[in-house]
Amino acid sequence: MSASRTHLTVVQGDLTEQAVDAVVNAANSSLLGGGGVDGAIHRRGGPEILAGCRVLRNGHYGRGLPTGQAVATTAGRLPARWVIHTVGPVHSAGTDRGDLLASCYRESLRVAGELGARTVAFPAISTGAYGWPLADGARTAFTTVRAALAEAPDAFDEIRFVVFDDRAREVYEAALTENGG
Ligand code: AR6
Repeated sequence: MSASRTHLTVVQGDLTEQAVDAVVNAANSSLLGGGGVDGAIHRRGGPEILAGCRVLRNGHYGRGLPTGQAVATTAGRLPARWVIHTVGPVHSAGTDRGDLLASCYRESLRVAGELGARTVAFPAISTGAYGWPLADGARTAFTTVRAALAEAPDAFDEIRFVVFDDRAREVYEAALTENGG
């Protein structure tokens, strides 16, 4: 498996308080804000983040950011340098959209690597308003991130998975153990 020295960590807390190079936002295609993680990031980070998102909407992302892709802005007043916005899939009982969820993790790390971010904090993408089952989301997160690290073993010092409550922490810790610790 991966010879990466990157630390994978699970932290219970608020994503907006993480002192890392890049925090990943569970955004929506509009890039113009919402609830959950997205709302908290814009609230705590201040108007500079929205200004950055508007620039993106006025440029390359006129029709919004497609599901599974990722793009960066300033982190404004957050204790981070960049916010990497990604759009998770809405969970569907009838259609397997797991490839799109994996793409969010992969593309966010690709953007982080391009920026030179050494530490990256992820939320549990799609597991709130978008209804993705937490355990499956955690498995997708770890397998996808490990596969990306196998390709770029020296790119990052830490990938941090930030979960909000006790249950999410337990689910994430179990998934990390299953996935090689
Ligand atoms: N820090 C860490 N985790 C959090 C925080 C926080 N401050 N707030 C919520 N969570 P969600 P989604 C957890 O709904 O499912 C927005 O309106 C939460 O418990 O933020 O990808 C966007 O604009 C859950 O496990 O993101 C989109 O429209 C996880 O973060 C839509 O919601 C993700 O929950 C995206 O939905």
